[in-house]
Amino acid sequence: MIDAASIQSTMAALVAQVEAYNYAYFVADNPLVPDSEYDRVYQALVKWEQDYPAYCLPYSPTKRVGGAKAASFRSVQHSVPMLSLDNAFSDEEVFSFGQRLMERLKTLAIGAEGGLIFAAEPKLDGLAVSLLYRSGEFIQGSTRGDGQTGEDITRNLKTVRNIPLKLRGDAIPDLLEVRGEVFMTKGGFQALNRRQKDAGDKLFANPRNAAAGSLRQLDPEITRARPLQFYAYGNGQVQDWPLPSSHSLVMAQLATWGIPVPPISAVVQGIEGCLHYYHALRLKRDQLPYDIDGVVYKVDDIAYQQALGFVTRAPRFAIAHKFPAEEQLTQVLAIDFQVGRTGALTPVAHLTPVLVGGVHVSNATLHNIGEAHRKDVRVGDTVIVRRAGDVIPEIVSVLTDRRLAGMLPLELPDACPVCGGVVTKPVDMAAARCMAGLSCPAQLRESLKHFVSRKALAIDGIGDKWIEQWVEKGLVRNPSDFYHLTLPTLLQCDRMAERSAHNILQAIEASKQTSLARFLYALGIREVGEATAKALAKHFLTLEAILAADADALRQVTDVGPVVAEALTLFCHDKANLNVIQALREAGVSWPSVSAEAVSDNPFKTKTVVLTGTLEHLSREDAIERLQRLGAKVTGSVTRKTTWVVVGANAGSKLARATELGVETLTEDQFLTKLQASE
Ligand code: I6G
Repeated sequence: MIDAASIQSTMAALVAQVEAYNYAYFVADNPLVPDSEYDRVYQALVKWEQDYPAYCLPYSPTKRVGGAKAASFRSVQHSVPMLSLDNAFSDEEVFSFGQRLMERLKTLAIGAEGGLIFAAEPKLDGLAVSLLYRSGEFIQGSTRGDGQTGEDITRNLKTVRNIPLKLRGDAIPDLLEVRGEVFMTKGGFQALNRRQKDAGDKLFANPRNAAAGSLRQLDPEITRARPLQFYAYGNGQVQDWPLPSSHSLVMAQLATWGIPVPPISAVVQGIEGCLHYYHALRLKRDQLPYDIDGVVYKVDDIAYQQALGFVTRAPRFAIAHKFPAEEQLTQVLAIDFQVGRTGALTPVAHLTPVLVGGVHVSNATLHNIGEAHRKDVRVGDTVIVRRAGDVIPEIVSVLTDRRLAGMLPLELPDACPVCGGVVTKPVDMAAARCMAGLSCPAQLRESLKHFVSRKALAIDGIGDKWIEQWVEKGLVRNPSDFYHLTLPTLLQCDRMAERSAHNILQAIEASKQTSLARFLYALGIREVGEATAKALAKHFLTLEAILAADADALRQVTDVGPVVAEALTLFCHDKANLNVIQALREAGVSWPSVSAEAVSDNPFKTKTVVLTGTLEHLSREDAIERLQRLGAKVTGSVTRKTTWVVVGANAGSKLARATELGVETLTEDQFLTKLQASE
């Protein structure tokens, strides 16, 4: 018979262990154990809690499960109001903010002659929430609401994996209110929308809407299935915690208690420092895993903050400097269909030009006819157009209440707008396709562009204009024709100089030595992207084996599902495709035959390498390919398991993380020397 004290201490130890694993995985980005070990400890805790429910700890990680559906949310009164922030939309407005601060401090007889120090942080595009901890235990979570009264969403917030249910470390205050943003990463959002689509459910317009919709669920089980995350931006009420002297120290202390804080915050000098941070982050914005809609600057010194105080609904000491809007209203002038490499017909809307996110936009993709019909976009419509980073602008939705009579639904053309070939659209598919293959000039042009592109056979110097001319003149009818181009033929082309012709022929010759993965990718097989091509090459080792594989054999490869397997088998059974492959090989395109044995010993073998910043002497793709050939694993984030971080120009947060974790860094020169010595 086990005594009560032993039950309690065993359960507390299991809770602490699972929480430590959670913290390492979700907050520190440094998993301590494999998933299987995590599951084992977690299940052990579940078992103890089932056997001894009376001893269940309220902050046990098993309490992250949702539980029963609620009828409504209870109201929560914020004892310290949850304010909003004033906005600035230009550098000038930020300078005025700085000037206002200096003037006010002067009237308060506070000298800040040396200039002000600011805490600068990303403004996440999420939902502001408050988390209340009593004696380190998470007891209540609420929305911002109108700033005075929010809604109690404790059970939903408990399902957000990186919110600690119990704080770590020492000197934990009796009461601590943490404020921050709940958001969805871009990757999480895409995965969620894929699942929504597969289940025939409504798609979310953007990560913010998805996060908002997920948090305000009466059924916490639904919230639990959504990939939400949290980053703190400050504190609300506290008891028994003498506040540190600066905002940055507050954030550092929150982090030591296990609360996630944005890793890319900075302490900067003066308004110039703020603007430098803003412009640097704006350039990096697309590479961040989550959406941000601007940055926030706060006077770092808490004594100054208190002296500056508040206006009605916003602190005087802080401002949000917004990025240019990524969504705007405009009108659809016309819709036409473009034919892509695989024959897919993409409806493209031509728009009244509009400035979106600082860029003039006059066209937007509708992706496919299914999507165009789902959004019911018509010529003449007023639409919301969105441009996020490098992504092609797209139409988010239509303002149907502005539609006039006589504006008709979009129709799919019967024939290909480029070659007049047959267009088909299987009923269960969203996309329509021209079936003419490489005899359709549009498909031929796009296939050739793909074939020469950087990640395919990387033939330098063959720009789109040359391909268009060669297709028009009938000089290239499939990729193998590149290898039969001659100097006299090239010199007959409009505006072709002798030097360019030589360079092109040299690049074509050089491209004959390639890798199986690049060759596969270059073929432009539907559904076979760069990663799938690499996986296929790694698995089968020879082209012959891939061509001979049936759907079952193909599905043994990581990431190859039924759709990819079907596309591949279709491709490999098409006589025309096999002829092109043969012609390419006869023209001399080849790759080293790979033996099944592991790569030979070298310093990179089995090591984990992260590349950060801009490399001057080799492209990222080259570096990755060469490292992988040497048996290294190239990953995107720095953890304790990283062996080397290769630091290029303008490296940012990954370098900081490497320094923090004590991971060895290599300059580009050191990296190249090591690489060359290993090859
Ligand atoms: O740093 C912040 C980020 C986002 C904030 C903030 C915010 O609201 C969504 N709100 C306040 C009131 C403060 N900082 C001080």
